[in-house]
Amino acid sequence: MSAKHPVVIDLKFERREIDAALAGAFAGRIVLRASDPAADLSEARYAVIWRPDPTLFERAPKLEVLFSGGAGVDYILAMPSLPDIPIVRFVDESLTTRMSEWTVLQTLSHLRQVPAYSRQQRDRVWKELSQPEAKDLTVGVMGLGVLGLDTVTKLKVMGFNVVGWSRSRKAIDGVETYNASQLDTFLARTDILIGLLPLTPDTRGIFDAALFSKLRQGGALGKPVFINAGRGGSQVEADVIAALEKGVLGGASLDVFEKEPLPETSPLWQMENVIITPHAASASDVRALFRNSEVQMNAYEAGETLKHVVDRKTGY
Ligand code: NDP
Ligand code: OXD
Repeated sequence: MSAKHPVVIDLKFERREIDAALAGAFAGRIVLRASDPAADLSEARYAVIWRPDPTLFERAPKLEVLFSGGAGVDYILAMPSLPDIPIVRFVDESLTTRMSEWTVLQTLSHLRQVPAYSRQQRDRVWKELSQPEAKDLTVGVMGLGVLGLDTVTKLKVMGFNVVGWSRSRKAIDGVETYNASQLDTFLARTDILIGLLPLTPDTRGIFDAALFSKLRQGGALGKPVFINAGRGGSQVEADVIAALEKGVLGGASLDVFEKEPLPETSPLWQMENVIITPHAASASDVRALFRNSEVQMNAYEAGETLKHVVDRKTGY
């Protein structure tokens, strides 16, 4: 059997979490850490990365496969001197489950008026607010990939009407779906919009004033709500703010931003009916990341095809 090739780790995650996950991981392989400036990475064939140092490719010229520490790979595709080798996205049940927890939580929070009740609690106000039901609302999910499909299924369980939009049309039981050319029809039906899109040249800035103006007005919540956990580069933040100010949008839940961390000066921090989380909708489980990468490295060395490889033409 041929020797197992070395792997380099360059992950901007908690060091403690990485150390704990490395115990017992990558059996029979040399594991190098890019964070050690003295480490010789010249023989590394695989890299497991999340926002790596730009010098990685110079230090590790023999890389054959990149394993992304996240599902989104826009940060890799934007790296200078990116070698022409396969990029494997992180796809794992833990990541999917965590994301659906977040999207369902945010959708329910707007349905059940959590921001308004939080304000009332702060002000010691005892006042019941109107209470539409999930079945009175249509949630539109943009992006029906690994994460979008799971979100759709779980929203259906909660009783929401769900419609979905993706580049190529999907067949999902009990869900009306639309392809890229049917965006306006999809938006006209949507009361709560959820963005689960990758950041690509086609999706950059897609959530803008024109798009918000096409969402359904006058639904059970009165005004549409925008929820985004895809990438901040897909939203025009000035347009999100203006739409909230003008009442084109009635609320928002945002996990991703054009600039992260969200600057302290952003008006979004203080806006009513806006829920902000710090790019934490779904954190990667480092143990699962190492386990998945290791399985794929072993399969690759046995001549099998890699799974979840990014298409460089579409950018996801
Ligand atoms: P997938 O690649 O599985 O799915 C992407 C979906 O987006 C597909 O349905 C695809 O359409 C659709 N899509 C892509 N481009 C377009 C376009 N131009 N027009 C219409 N639809 C388009 O990705 P995942 O579901 O695994 O992840 C989605 C994104 O979520 C990631 O790229 C990442 O940015 C983000 N993410 C955020 C996290 C967080 O904590 N905030 C955590 C994890 C991921 P089609 O099916 O036709 O190919
Ligand atoms: C991801 C992320 O892409 O955490 O997985 O944003």
